[in-house]
Amino acid sequence: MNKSLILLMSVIFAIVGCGEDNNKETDNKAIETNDIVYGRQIDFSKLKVSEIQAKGEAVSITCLGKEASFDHELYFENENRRICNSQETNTTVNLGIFNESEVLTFRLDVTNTGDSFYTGNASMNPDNIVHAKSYINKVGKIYLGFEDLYNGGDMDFNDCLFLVEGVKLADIEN
Ligand SMILES: [Ca+2]
Repeated sequence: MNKSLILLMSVIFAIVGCGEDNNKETDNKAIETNDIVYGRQIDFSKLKVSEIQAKGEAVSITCLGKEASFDHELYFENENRRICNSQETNTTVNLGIFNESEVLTFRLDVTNTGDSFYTGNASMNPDNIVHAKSYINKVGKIYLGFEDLYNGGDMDFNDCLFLVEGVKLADIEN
């Protein structure tokens, strides 16, 4: 290997290495400031189908971003109230206080296709397939992930992701 090739490889390695360090710093900062980074705290293999219920305290929902090519608008179906576009990362909307065990339903409008999908069991949706699953992490935070393709797509439920606070989950049948 000649000297110029070694020099070129060193330069490339330095540039790539630098890029990785920068990403790590950004990630760490995001964790410190927001405690939320898209997908980081989610074990997607443990997502469950749940009913989202009030527990008599203030309810809020935060948009954590999307990993899909489609755009989405999230609505609080009970009041037909717009929450956010799935790209509006870290937008938090306070929904108020609801009666203990009142079912809170969220609707995802997929703006590219015109489809709407709902939290809850499969019968909520036009294709009779579950489109939203939830996950509770180690410190009790509740996340909600959506699958945005009619007929279920790849069923990974990470097309867009939300943090829901002040609620409890009740397991339901698919
Ligand atoms: Ca998907």
